[in-house]
Amino acid sequence: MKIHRLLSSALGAGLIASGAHLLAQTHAAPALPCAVDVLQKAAPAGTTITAAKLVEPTGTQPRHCQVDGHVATPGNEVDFQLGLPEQWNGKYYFVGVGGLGGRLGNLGAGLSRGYASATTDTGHDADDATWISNQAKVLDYGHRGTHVTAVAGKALTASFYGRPSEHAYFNGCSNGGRQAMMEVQRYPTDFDGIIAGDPATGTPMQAGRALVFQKLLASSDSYLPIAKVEMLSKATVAACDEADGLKDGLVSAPQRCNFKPETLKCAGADAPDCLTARQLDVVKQIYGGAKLANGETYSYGFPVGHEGGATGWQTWIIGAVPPAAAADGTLNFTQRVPSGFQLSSENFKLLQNDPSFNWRTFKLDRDLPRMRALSEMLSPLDVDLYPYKNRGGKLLIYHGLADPAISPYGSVDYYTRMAKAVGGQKEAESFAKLYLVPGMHHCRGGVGPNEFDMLTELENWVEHKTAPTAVLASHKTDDKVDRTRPLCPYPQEAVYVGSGSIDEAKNFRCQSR
Ligand SMILES: [Ca+2]
Repeated sequence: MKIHRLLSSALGAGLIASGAHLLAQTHAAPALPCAVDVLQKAAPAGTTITAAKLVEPTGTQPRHCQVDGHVATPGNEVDFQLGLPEQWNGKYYFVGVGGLGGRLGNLGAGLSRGYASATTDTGHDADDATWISNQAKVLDYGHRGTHVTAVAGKALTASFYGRPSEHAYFNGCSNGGRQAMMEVQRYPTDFDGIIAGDPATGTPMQAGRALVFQKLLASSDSYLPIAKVEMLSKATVAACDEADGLKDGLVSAPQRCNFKPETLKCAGADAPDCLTARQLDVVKQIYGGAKLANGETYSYGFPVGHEGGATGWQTWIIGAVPPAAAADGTLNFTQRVPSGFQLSSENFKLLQNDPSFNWRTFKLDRDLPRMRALSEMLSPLDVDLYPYKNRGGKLLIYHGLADPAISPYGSVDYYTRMAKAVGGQKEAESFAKLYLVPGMHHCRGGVGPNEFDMLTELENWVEHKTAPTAVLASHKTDDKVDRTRPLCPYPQEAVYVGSGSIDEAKNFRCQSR
């Protein structure tokens, strides 16, 4: 079948290309011993090596030299970790961190592929809440910490092996996606290829969350229990599944579904299968996002579909354990605090540059001006990617279409505006592609095809000029693949060819609707 051939030849070409590359590649061995004093002598100015030890192989992780250290920035020190494998693939790989940073990422994935692999805690400790009032630490979290450690790690890698890396890549999701977008926008020469997963947008996202929590926690009759979110999820999937042209249990085109939450409004008293007026208000706020007084969208609402499940709204918005009532009638999360709330309440103090600031009193139009300076440091919103494009950099953005933490509509809007800024869709596609992942929650989870290998796609693009088209994705239940599906570069969608299993990627093609 033609479609099958297209997809498998694209995938086959990728495999052959990477196979040929492996043969051509000269795996390099270290030129220096794994020792603190030697590495310190080889380190760039401002970089301090605190530890270096040889780590024996475990599982897929090869024998490598683990280097710990920090880089001095004006007013701060930024910790990093570097893993230098004995059998080096000649390339450099930097992994981002989620949440508010404050801890190192896991180097395992990069090391197992032979990369010199690096990560940073972005300049503060997760256990130390005082960093939020320290301007130097905020700047390092915002973007500077990733840049200085990326540069230092690259220099150390070159010294260790006696030659520079052939290529440098960044990969991160969530806050790691935000780090990725900051690198693309502010430090275009750091990396040849960058993967930005479900990228956090900084201020707009936190402002949107604050407004959602203001409604959700206003009173006990506005709170959404898990059972009602599951009920809502069933209703949205039933209403929106076929808006993408295929009844397959996946909402792949939520933007084309005109689901009306009002259809779930309780006719009389509250009941398990309906939403009260206040709950309806909460749901509309979640879907609607935040608009400025002039009507402009500031924070994107969340798409309809797949609100339920363990990694859905209950993890990010409503919490697995309901909040307790405070004396004033409002609600407070006390146990199993939803991740979105945890990040918001802390981030808000940071965004307002005021440790006593309370998100409950936040008003979008009134409070935006005071967030401006910090927004500049934290939000990767610059659409002028000419510098990255012109130096030959490649960018892959992916975003779960059912992400309940950071709206995928923000990534769609960014990509659309960026395409305009660089001369149109064609120009944008020559160096940057966006993949929306149906039914995937935040960075993982959900019922959609949520496992895929963007790094191989990026390597083929950077090293062999083979631009990614359909990216094969799969979904597993109990460790067994039960569905494969191509992910398509936006604005294309995976369209069923009309015959064969709807659970097999070969029966879909990427096309624009
Ligand atoms: Ca569908």
